[in-house]
Amino acid sequence: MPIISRGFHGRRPEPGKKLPPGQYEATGFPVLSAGPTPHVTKDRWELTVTTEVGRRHAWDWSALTALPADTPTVDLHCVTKWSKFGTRWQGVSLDVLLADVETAAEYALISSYGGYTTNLPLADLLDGKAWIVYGYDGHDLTPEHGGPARLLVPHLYLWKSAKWVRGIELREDDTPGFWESAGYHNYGDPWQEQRYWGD
Ligand SMILES: Nc1nc2c(c(=O)[nH]1)N[C@H]1C(S)=C(S)[C@@H](COP(=O)(O)O)O[C@H]1N2
Ligand SMILES: [Mo]
Repeated sequence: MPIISRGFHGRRPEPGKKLPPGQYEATGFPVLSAGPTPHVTKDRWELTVTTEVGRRHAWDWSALTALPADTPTVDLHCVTKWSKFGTRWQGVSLDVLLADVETAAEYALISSYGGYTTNLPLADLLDGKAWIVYGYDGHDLTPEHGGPARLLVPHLYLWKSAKWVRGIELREDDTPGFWESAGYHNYGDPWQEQRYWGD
């Protein structure tokens, strides 16, 4: 190969090329759940944030939906290789949710109704990168896609976007969640193709 082609494989995707390495564009919106769909009604729904010193913040449904909402349009990338472009959501930015939460924690452990967990650095929830969403494509988020509300962290593989989100624990230590403990990558950047432990 001529020397001029060296470095090509490590290149960032060109503008307009939206598929991370190894992904294909899905038709429809697949449902991936590790267990049965928990049915949480809005009147019993609660989201809690617990800090590293044990301080607890809680939002019920009316408190969550009273917060200013965003309508992000984002691409989704699942580790099972499907991607979905231009999905439209409605929900509250984690910047808004965590605005009055005092913390020096570096990590977050997310937990869901039904027992699912996933971990990520707190920085990946901030600066306009993550939302608690309750609307999808102009409608209430359906139970199979995580309704009444799910986490949306589109810059990481979709297993980080916990459906039926119930709690965010802010921690000084990084604790692997459900898939991270089962051999999936701890961070999960689709553009670096961080699918499994060791990638
Ligand atoms: N609570 C919970 N959240 C979850 C999962 C799960 O099994 N339980 N699966 C994850 C995985 S692997 C994917 S790909 C996405 C799928 O979201 P979808 O079913 O809306 O496509 O949810 C993620 N969030
Ligand atoms: Mo997934």
